[in-house]
Amino acid sequence: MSPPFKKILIANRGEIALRVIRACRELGIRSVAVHSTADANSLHVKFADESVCIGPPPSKQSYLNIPALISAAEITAADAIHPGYGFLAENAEFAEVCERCKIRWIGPPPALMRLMGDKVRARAAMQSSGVPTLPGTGVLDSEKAALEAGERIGYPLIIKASAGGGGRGMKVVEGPARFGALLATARSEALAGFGNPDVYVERYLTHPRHIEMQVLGDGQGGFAHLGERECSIQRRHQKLIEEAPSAALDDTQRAFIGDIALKAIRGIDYSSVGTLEFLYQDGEFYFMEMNTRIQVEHTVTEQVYGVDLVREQILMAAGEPTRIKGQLKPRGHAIEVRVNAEDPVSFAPWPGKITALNLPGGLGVRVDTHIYDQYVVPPTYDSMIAKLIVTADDRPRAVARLSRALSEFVVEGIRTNLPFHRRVVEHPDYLSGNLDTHFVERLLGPQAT
Ligand code: MV4
Repeated sequence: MSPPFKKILIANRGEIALRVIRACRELGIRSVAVHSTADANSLHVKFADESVCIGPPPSKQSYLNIPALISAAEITAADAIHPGYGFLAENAEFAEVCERCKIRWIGPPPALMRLMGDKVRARAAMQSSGVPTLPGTGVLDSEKAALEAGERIGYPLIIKASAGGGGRGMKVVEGPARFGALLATARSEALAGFGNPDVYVERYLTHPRHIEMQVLGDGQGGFAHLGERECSIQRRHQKLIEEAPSAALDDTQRAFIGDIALKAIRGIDYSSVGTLEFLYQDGEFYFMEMNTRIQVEHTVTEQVYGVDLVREQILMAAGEPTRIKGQLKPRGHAIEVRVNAEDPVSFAPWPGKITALNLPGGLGVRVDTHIYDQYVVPPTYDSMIAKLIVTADDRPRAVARLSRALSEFVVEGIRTNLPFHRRVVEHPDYLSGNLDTHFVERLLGPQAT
């Protein structure tokens, strides 16, 4: 089989750039790394077949600089761009510019990215496909309309930005008294944060789990889901630990949400890999938003389904029909912890030079990372420096393996959140799988929020 592309430019850095380079090498595709001046000594630069410096450290001038990225692709004659996650991964305009320049975008069509980027339209699209959502509204145009919605839906409610996502710019409304003021604040924050003041409301759930579905569509009528991930352990909308499958679901609930996921992606004719995020409370699922990218936590799905999701994503972008069809069964249990360069108590970023490093290994241990001994973690980017992924036959064994792997993980010279993870794996609620989105708050107290 001839390679689906000759050369892929990776518009990203860190572990995900390496992850894509590895998939390229196995497919016989040449890889081009781009990097800022701060990342000249980064592993993704060393492991790629070619590299191009695209600008100074600030992301706006490098990893978010569309003209610089397109120039790098043209200079190196790359025939496709992989955006990774973060940066421009969900930027429909970048996807459009790529296609206009005859560079294949490794992701869904820009129109689908725009649809899912608009949370009000995404909700409506899901509702028309029969996907459950929380009682809520469209874009609110007045305080009067908001108060009427409050009467109809009841309190508490949550105000969300239509152009937002990932939890930014949300406000909980306990009753009608402060609704007007909160609405005004939410609108101005949405305008400042996303360049769009539109907000909507939905019923607020007080103790949900975050459960998301990995999906894919090949653009040729092939659709599949690869089960759920439990992502409830997060702080300030940054996930810290993810696992697959979720301890909260039995086979009936798993089959139910699987059918919903397939309805959702058929309804919008989704193509590429993607994630449907749901809130899950009291036995019910509610669609929250869809992410049109490969996610950080895709690894746990790969471990239990034995599928290389980045490879699938690349092959589907090249026009190959997916071979993943029907009901794949998950095998065993996988857990990912995100290792961040930050103070384990205050969570303040902690860049600097790594002066000693031991990565865990052994059976069922995967570490996706760009760090190495003497590497300098730059202060400019996201603080995640590694993902530790463990896989075992069942959840108790996976937790034991995680605990063992954490005991082998040594990073000196900087502070990391490894002590936080070591605390979590001893917590009775973690061991029993009794999780919700307030787990970290309960563990650390109010300073966690
Ligand atoms: C909610 C919610 C409760 N009720 N929506 C946070 C991320 C963003 N996508 C939406 N989020 C939430 N939406 C309703 N109607 C609670 C959250 C939420 C949350 C969701 C998932 C994971 C962690 C979270 C932490 C706080 C709040």
